[in-house]
Amino acid sequence: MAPQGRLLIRGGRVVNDDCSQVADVLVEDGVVRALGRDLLPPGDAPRGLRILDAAGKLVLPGGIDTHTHMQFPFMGTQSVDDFYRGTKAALAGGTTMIIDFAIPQKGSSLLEAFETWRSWADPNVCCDYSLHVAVTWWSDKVKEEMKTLAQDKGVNSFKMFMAYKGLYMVQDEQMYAAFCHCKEIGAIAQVHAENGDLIAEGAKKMLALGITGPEGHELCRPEAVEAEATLRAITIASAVNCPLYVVHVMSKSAAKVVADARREGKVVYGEPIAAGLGTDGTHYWSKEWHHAAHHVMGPPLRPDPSTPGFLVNLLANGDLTTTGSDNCTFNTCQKALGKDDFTKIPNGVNGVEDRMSVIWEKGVHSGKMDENRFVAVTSTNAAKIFNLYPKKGRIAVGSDADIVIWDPEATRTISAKTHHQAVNFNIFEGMVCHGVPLVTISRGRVVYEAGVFSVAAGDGKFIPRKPFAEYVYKRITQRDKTCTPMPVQRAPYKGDVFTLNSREAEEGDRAGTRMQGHSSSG
Ligand code: DUC
Ligand code: ZN
Ligand code: ZN
Repeated sequence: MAPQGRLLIRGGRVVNDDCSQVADVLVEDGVVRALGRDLLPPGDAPRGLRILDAAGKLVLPGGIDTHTHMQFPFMGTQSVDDFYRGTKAALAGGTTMIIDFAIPQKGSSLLEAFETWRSWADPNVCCDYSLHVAVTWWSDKVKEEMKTLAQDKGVNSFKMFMAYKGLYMVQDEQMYAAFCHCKEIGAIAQVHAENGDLIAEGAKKMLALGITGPEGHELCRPEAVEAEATLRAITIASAVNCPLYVVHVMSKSAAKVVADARREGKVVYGEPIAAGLGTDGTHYWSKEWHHAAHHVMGPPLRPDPSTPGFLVNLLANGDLTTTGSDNCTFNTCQKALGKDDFTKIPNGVNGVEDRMSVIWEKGVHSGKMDENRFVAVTSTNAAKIFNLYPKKGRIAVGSDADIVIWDPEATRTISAKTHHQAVNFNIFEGMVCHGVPLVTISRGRVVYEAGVFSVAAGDGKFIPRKPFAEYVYKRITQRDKTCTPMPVQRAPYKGDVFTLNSREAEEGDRAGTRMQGHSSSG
């Protein structure tokens, strides 16, 4: 990225997750160099210093979108927002970093998937990015590669799919093994929590009933399917004391499961997404097929129209922690692959560009959260959980100058006609949002200002993430020290012992082995 000199952001209200202050921000060499009142004495600005007037505006850490799928090859096609268009749109919306997913096919190398995604992203990204890696099968090689990814490649988060049966779905025992290993290598386990077996059965049932349209997508995977998987994943993670991150929490029931677990002290984080916070699943019943199909994503949006408000409440009060978009966009002609069978509609919606504005509107403008909580859920918490903090997620001396000048009073109307994404539909069409990014600064460069971009493909950087994020692992490590069960010290039993014949003894051994899960036969 070409250098752009020094910047002084003057007189704005600098907002971090824990405090706000009116201050100037001096940016040099891509980082925040100074922060304070009246950094520049009155008079002419020194040569090479650009002044951005932020009086009356907010100065926020750039957004971190924890969940995207750019140019994802999926369900026979590929998502249309590639790393170039998708990250450019992110910048227009005030997001300065995305975390995408490298997803290997079952039986394929995780390392190769990681390198493939890097080869797609590196020359094309306009903002910084990082990669989660999916574990879609289990073997010694997978185990070894997870370790290499964590130690040498900057990956500290691994996602398991409990849905997409036959494609990405893993069984409980594989999840158990993967969670154990995540903990050993200092990663956080992530889950797409839906019961894939129930979805497969539900889909057959809907099709047999003659329900082939997008409503069938929701009907075959109701809330309980998400809530059950969420509880199962939390139970498994808690059994091995592995930190867990539940991606795209879409329903009230699943959100309650996460909230209850957190109140029981479990190390679990829930991520709602822009779609789930900003709209709902009533659209699946639209008479316009293309409109309904454009809302198809997994897990689905929920038909209960009070769901978005409920999720925003939990995000505001700390039961839910971060926000992503699950941006995975398909044009109408791609959605039409499923025109006669909802199971063939490529799953995915937009959100990378509009996430920040939607959350400001539904969260801050509505009075549910303050500006500090907004920063926490759109940026800082993600930086802490994924070990990017305080390089990312904070405006402080030494932090990357990923900054947004935000007008909290201005409004904009979301539309596919004006958005910067490649997709020809926007699930937030017509939504009027308070909260508009005026200027976006990426590692010290003004990359978007008043609707104009100054950024090129490849200007963004891959940001490696170290394992054992303190924010997550301090509690895990302490629990291992203090909560490991100990045997009761007692005198040996000296009384009679019943005698088994050899057949009974063998059966007893077999039953015992089975109960411990060591048997591979039925
Ligand atoms: N859900 C989607 O809607 N798209 C991509 C993958 C996923 O889990
Ligand atoms: Zn998912
Ligand atoms: Zn996803």
